Amino acid sequence: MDNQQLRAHILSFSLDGGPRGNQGYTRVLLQLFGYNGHGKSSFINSCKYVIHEEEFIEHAEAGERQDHGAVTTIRKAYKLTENITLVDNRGYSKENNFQRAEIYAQLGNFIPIGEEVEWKKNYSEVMDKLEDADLDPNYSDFIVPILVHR
Ligand SMILES: Nc1nc2c(ncn2[C@@H]2O[C@H](COP(=O)(O)OP(=O)(O)OP(=O)(O)O)[C@@H](O)[C@H]2O)c(=O)[nH]1
Ligand SMILES: [Mg+2]
Repeated sequence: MDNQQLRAHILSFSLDGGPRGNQGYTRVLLQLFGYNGHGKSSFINSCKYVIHEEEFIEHAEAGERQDHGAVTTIRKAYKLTENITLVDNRGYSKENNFQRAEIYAQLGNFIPIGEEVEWKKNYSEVMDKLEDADLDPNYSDFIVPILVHR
């Protein structure tokens, strides 16, 4: 498969094409996660660029921070094709238990897209946040976690 064929294949990819149909799934959610500054937002911009052959646009803000903090703090979704969406999740700096809980919550799609992701300091805060979140579980998303590591 050359690049053009691969591009066409991705653009026309549909979950309906499986041997048993889509089994209730309507879109693939590519959930990017990983350390701050390892290239999650840049990966999204590159994917949009190669798939749509547009001029390079910084859809997702990317860059370096001197204090090693996060550039992306709000979870955002970027539609790649009719059936594939990329999610720019908040990256982590420490990977301690609380950040890890928040990562699981993002990957499980329990934190609404478009909302600021804040790290919690204790277990009850994490659980309260999950309970309070206006949960709108979307079982029609086929979630694929992708670790972006420099
Ligand atoms: N050389 C090189 N630099 C990259 C690559 N991907 C990203 N970068 C650079 O790494 C820096 C951080 O990239 P981002 O895409 O903002 O990283 P991020 O994971 O979204 O970071 P946070 O939003 O802070 O969690 C930027 O200066 C990018 O230009 C790559 O593949 N190669
Ligand atoms: Mg980012």
